[in-house]
Amino acid sequence: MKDKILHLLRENEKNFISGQLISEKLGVSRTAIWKYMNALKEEGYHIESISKRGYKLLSSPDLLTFEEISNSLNTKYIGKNIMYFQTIESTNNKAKELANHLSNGTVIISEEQTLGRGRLGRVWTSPKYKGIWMSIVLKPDIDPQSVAMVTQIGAAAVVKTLSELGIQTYIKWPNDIILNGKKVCGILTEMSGEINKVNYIVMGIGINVNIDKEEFPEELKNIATSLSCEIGTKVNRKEIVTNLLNNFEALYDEIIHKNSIESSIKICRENSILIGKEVRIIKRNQEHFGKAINLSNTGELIVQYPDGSVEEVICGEVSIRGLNGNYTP
Ligand code: BTX
Repeated sequence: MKDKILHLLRENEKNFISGQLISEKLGVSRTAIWKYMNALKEEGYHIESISKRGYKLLSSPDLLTFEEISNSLNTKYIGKNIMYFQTIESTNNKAKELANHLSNGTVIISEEQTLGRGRLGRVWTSPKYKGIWMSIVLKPDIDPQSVAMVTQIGAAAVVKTLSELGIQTYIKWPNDIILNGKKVCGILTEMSGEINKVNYIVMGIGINVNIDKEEFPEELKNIATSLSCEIGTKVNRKEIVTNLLNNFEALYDEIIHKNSIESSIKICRENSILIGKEVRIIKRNQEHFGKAINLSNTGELIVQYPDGSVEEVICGEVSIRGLNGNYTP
């Protein structure tokens, strides 16, 4: 009911809409509407109410609820079901816990994560209301070997969404998004499946949006950043989430319908921070040095070694060899 009331308020933005009209349209009593309005006000909606005139929506809170996001969503299945939490351990954990019962494209969003995770059990800092911490549940009919491609689609969708807002970011294959040399976003793709069947994929995306520099833990201050730190103003999280989900679905449809990620790979190549650079790759605890020369059509990093041999690396940790011999993370 709250979302229907919000919808009516938005349709009449800048005008008052009477309680009587709302009650007729939605078939609920005026007292019930008054209660819903109070609940909305408590959630942070700024609603003016004047007797005999009705209600007017003045502003909406910066929350990542379904009501706030669905407005500008033009997807067919991504984000059609959103589970919203104020605080949660990890959206990936919650998605995995519920995945068997969730529809394809369900999005789990939390305003805060208390045990946000990166790869290999690393911690992902996720302060309240300051970022986008969400996971998309996907149930594609693809081979388990193709699952890594979904990370590339996610990375492409993030870079495209931010570039549409005028923010140029780069992809550090396979799963980090870099802004002005620091990590602004990370992607964690996990799956459940059998040898030749994917049950589900959970793609977690964490974007630092409005985290102030001093709010980052000491150990992240030199390697992490947020959109607001770099552009100097607060950034609208809702707009990013809706645009990101819209862009993600368009790119993801390509793998579903054409078994290709050509459009995503094009974006990943054009915005790669690794291609052309000397890199160090850590695979199964072994260090390898080489030059990143390209991405394959299926998203592997193509590396050339000093002896001239070329390898398509499926996954691993990569760092860039700096001019002074250091490696930037
Ligand atoms: P990663 O393993 O590539 O990066 C983790 C590393 O990044 C950490 O060890 C730390 O050095 C650094 N780091 C931690 N927090 C931040 C941060 N907020 N910004 C920048 N750097 C940071 C990257 O893993 C994948 C992260 C996915 C996060 C999403 S959020 C929604 C979903 N739920 C969940 O638990 N994880 C994913």
